[in-house]
Formats: sequence, C-alpha cells, structure tokens
Amino acid sequence: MMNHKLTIALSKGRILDDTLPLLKAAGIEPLEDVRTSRKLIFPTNHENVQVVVIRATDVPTYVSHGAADMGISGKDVLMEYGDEDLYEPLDLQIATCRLMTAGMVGVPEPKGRLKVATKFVNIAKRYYAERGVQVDIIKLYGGMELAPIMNLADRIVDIVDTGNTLKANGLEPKEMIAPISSRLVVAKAAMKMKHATIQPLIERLAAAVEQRNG
Ligand code: PRT
Ligand code: MG
Repeated sequence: MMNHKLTIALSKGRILDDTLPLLKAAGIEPLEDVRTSRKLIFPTNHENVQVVVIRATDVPTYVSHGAADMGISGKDVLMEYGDEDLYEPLDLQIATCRLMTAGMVGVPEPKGRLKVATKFVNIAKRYYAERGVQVDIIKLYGGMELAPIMNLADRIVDIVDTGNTLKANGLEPKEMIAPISSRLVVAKAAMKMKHATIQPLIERLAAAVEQRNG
C-alpha cells in the first residue's frame, strides 16, 4: 500500500497518550508499547511506517530537517519554533490548553519595562512587541510560576489548562495569547516527494479526529 518509507515523530509526555488512539484509528499501530519501552524507534503494523518518540520540543526540528517526514506537536511548540518549512495540515484537537500571560493575583502590569519569565522566549517577544510593550525576557526551563513570587519577573508566559497550578501559587491568568492543541506537521519537502503516501494518511487521521469528536 505504501510505496515510500515513512517516519512519524511523536511527542513523548502528555501528548502521546492521546496520539496513540488516533494513530490506531487511522490504522497505524506500533508493534510494542511506546510508553514503557526505552527504545526511541518503533516499527509499526505497516512495513513502511515507523514512529520515533522524542521530546516534544524536538519534533519540529526533526521534521523541518527532513529526518522525519511528519510529526505531532503542540501548537505552542510550533509557534515557538516558528518554521516556515512546515505544513500544518491537521488540528488533532488533543492536549488542548491555552497559552497565557500570568502574574500575582491583583497585581497590575507595572509602568515601564516589564520583566517576563518564560520558556517561550520567541512567543513572548512577539506578543509584547505587537502590543508595543517594552520587555526584558528571562529564559527559564520550567517552574515559571516561581518567578513572580521570587520577584524575578512581573509576568510569566505559560501553558494553562485548569488554572490550578497558577492558583496554588497565588497567581492568576491575565491575557490569553493563543488557544493550543496538537497539530500534525509535515515538512514541505516530504509533502512534495511523498505526497502519494502522506495524503491518504492525513485523510485517515482527519477521519479519526472527526470520529473521536462525533
Ligand atoms: O517535560 P518536557 O520538558 O520534556 O516537555 P514538555 O513539558 O513540553 O512536555 P509535556 O508532555 O509536559 O507537554 C507537552 C505539550 O502538552 C505542551 O507543549 C502543550 O502543547 C500540551 N499541554 C496541554 C500542556 C498542558 N496541557 C499543561 N497543562 N503542557 C503543559 N501543561 C502544564 C503547564 O506547563 C503548567 O505547569 O500543566 C500546568 C498547568 O496546568 P493546570 O491544569 O494546572 O492549569
Ligand atoms: Mg513537562
């Protein structure tokens, strides 16, 4: 059925649990449990399809460089990576959340330069630049909620789902930057070279998304 070898890059972590049922519904099943194995590359029930399971933030890198043909990645990760060589043909509507600014409860944005702590440096720069706000961005790798408490920053830019993490730390969401869900991404080069293989798979995944929401 598939005449090209196809590699799909999957984000490990919380996206993976929602990804596997969608892949299965689209007819692709890894031959072993990707959540418990220590391997990184997995053959599937399709001889010509393999999946690699990698850090969520590395998925766009693998796909845009053509090391993987397609991938599944959070919109937040894609916005931060910002690659023009990636197609985003399908919203998988999984791992939904919001990208927001947040700060201490009741504390307004200070006048003058704003200190913003985040791991989403590019997104934060773009967001505040569009609003004409002068910012000093402070790059963090996690635990952003601590930054306003410790006076490292006035605001953070982070993922919010229930809001419980913010609340537990005396913070509140302030502004919504973007609604987030996971997307299917395809390198523009792969889309050209392997269209006959990739297009039917996109259609099966789209049907699986429909069915799941049906
Ligand atoms: O952990 P690692 O550094 O390897 O990567 P990662 O943290 O990016 O991976 P992972 O698995 O934690 O999340 C991957 C993707 O899941 C993100 O890029 C989002 O697209 C999506 N997603 C969906 C979320 C959440 N929901 C989410 N709630 N990612 C993170 N969170 C965290 C958030 O950072 C905050 O700490 O959950 C907390 C907020 O949740 P609430 O419910 O308390 O508001
Ligand atoms: Mg994490």
